[in-house]
Amino acid sequence: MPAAVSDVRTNDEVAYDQERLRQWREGEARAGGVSRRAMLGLLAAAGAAGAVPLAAPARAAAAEPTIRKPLPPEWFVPRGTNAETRFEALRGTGHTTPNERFFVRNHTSTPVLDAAEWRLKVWGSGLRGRHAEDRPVEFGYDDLRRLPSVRRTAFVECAGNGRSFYASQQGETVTGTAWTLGAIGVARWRGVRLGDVLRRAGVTRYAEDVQPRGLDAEFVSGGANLGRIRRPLPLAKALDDVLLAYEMNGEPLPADHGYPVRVVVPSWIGISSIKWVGDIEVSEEPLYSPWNTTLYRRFGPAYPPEGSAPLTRQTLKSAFELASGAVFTTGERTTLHGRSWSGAGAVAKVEVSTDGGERWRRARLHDVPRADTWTRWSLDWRPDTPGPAALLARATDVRGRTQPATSVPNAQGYLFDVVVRHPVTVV
Ligand SMILES: Nc1nc2c(c(=O)[nH]1)N[C@H]1C(S)=C(S)[C@@H](COP(=O)(O)O)O[C@H]1N2
Ligand SMILES: [Mo]
Repeated sequence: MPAAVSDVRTNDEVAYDQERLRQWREGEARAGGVSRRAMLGLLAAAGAAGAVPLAAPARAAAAEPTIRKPLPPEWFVPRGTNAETRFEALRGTGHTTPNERFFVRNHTSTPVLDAAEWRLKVWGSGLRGRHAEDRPVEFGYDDLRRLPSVRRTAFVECAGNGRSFYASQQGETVTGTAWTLGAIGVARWRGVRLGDVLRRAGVTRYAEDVQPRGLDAEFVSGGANLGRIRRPLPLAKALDDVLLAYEMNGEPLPADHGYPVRVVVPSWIGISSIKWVGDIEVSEEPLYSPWNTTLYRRFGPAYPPEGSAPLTRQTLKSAFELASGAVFTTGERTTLHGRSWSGAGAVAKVEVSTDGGERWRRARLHDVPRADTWTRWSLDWRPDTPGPAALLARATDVRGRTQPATSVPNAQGYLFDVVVRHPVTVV
């Protein structure tokens, strides 16, 4: 596991990403624009021979805790301002991820908000009366709770989930947090339809984009203030299945997951699901923010110079509920468990290989596969040869898409979909 790399994350994410984009465009990708000498220095500093320079110069984890809930090491891997869920910690937990074990991705840190004081401010040229930002249509917490509520089971998954495997499986250097597969969680959300709130606010038929914005701190990086976290959604998506959620698995939203209210955009990349939402701009004009321009698009030699279109739906992945390097005994029957999911629809089948990818067997599914969430599965295995082995799981979704053996990388390592080789040892 390339863990040594990720834990030296700094706040210079955006400046560093932008520098990398420039390097990709200028064909310096593999060398990373870093001289061999400087790179060796970096590696020595990180004390990790063979590591790739995913992050800028080493710095210890942030002094101030950025996440409020406890992060026991048996459930989480700390990653800078974020915390990754260990898949082995999901064994036996049921279909949804318990709130206590749900991964956290914070650009800065969890703010402490009071639901009684909280207001949702809806404004912009796409509303009747074209409400200016300082004259918004306002909703209080109780106003939202009085509207018809809906429940929906959906994953929130970071666009960068699986990113570290671009380096460890394909030898590609990409920027950003070196997640393995645990930057995902599934919850049963309860809240109001964003569409209901927008209609009450007076959305017009000329509205085009809808941009929720968080109440957490402005994101300052490399000397540039990118402002508060915000990313536009097309109106059609906003009116379709998007929630303003105030409950997560039957409890009020925990502080780290957006209390009092967050956006949940089913099947789309995690950045769409703005936590601690404070205001929503509804615009007749297309909206832009750093999170749909220089970030969350694919850049690199395989993409146009201005990058791909803004990323929307998640891709498909599979993970074993197993620690990296887990140990099995020769001749002893065991059951392997895991989960597979796709942003394009329900999972259709899951195949597992216990011999490094030679032979594949169909896994038994333990959920009725549904869109927007994962499907649990299992497969019996009796290891017969001692030594290191690789377990592989490969999902196919109802749209006919199957996880590939390799995929074209992009500079920021988004939307990893390749079959992961899960290392284990047979004794
Ligand atoms: N306000 C705000 N919303 C945010 C973020 C953030 O830092 N601030 N991070 C986003 C990203 S990149 C992801 S992947 C998800 C993570 O949600 P979680 O922390 O509840 O798991 O929240 C999104 N919403
Ligand atoms: Mo994310």
